[in-house]
Amino acid sequence: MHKITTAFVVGVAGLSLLVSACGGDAKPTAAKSDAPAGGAGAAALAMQDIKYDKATLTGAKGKALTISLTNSGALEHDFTIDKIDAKATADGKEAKSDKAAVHAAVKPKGAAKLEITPNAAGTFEYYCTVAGHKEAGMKGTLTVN
Ligand SMILES: [Cu+2]
Repeated sequence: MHKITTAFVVGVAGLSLLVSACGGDAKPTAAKSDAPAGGAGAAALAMQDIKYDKATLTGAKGKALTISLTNSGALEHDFTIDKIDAKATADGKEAKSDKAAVHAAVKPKGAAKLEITPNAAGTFEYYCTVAGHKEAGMKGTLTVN
């Protein structure tokens, strides 16, 4: 009797593990072909569960870089740079937080037009602040020339 109970408990636990393992699964959607070819000052960045479609972005000092953010995932994602001397707006509103110089959040299936005007050259890490996302690889490097 005890053996049967144990087998049942293990079986149920195993089943719930299988179910939760599938929970975060999402199909990547194609969003790479709409990046402007050689269009300095503009870029498209697709947010997915759980990654960006690009690990590098390039801008120029003193020049506005417009990034079309699209979130094709089921989770909210954001685009954050902790430290950069820049003016940043998302859909025309100031895009920063208490902790970060650039911060723009995009809801699932949403989009935002992020505009960053860097005042200095350098390399800057961008990442998603949602818990666990940066660790999962949701990050990249913005190079300002
Ligand atoms: Cu994220």
